[in-house]
Amino acid sequence: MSSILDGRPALQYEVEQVAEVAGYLWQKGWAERNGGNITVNVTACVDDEIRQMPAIAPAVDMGTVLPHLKGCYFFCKGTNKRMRDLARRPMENGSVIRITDDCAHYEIIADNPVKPTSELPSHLAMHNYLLGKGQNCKAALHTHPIELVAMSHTDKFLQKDVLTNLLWSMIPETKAFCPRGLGIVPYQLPGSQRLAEATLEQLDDYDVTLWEKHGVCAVAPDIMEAFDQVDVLNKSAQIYINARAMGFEPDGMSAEQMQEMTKAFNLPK
Ligand code: 2HA
Ligand code: ZN
Repeated sequence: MSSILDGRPALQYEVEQVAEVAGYLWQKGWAERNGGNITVNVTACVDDEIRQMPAIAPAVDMGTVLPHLKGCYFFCKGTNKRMRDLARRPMENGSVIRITDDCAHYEIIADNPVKPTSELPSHLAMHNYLLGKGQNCKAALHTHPIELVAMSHTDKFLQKDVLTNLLWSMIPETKAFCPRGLGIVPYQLPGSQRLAEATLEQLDDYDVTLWEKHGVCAVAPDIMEAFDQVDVLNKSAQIYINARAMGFEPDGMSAEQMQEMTKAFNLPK
């Protein structure tokens, strides 16, 4: 079967990166059944031939206008599709969509009419917001990392920056590789516009946001970096939980040690 990827190494590379990350999410136990979503802005990989491609299903109303996405193309995991299947057969479990010129609809152009991810409202709203700010964040990832979700089940970790400071203090590299920390969104219905809006509010201050009792959402220049940020934060959560399981509250790095790190790595305060 011919594919939109045929003869397009740049697009193929992006799709292969998505497939690689999808495999990691499954291996980590963060992607049960159809859990999690990935969208990547692939507009830069699109040639004239793709631009001429007709839609293979009727355009879908996005329920909102996203002006910065005019004519953009995204590769998205399909709704109800499994990450572990996306890993092995990305084009059968994902689709390439185009945002129409009215910025209010999307249409699927390849390779089969797989309806995109149920978290498309939050993903596209984030892409729109970031493009509007001129930020080069092409990838958005939503996943269910076990330890971070477990920690979101208590009010004390949902207060602003409590978890950020705790996770940074578990291992020096966490702040270095996730210097903006972890935003918090109180529980909202999965896939809802309210969840999308609450997530947007976090983007000025954070690249990764924890959705209470649900999962995380990360944005980054590419999908591998989005995965790395969540991986680094979840590793810190695992260290905290392991210490608690050994029967003690971990000390965490001291304020002086954090300060020394922040200075040495030239990190924001
Ligand atoms: O796509 O994880 O939040 C499945 C989800 C929705
Ligand atoms: Zn989810």
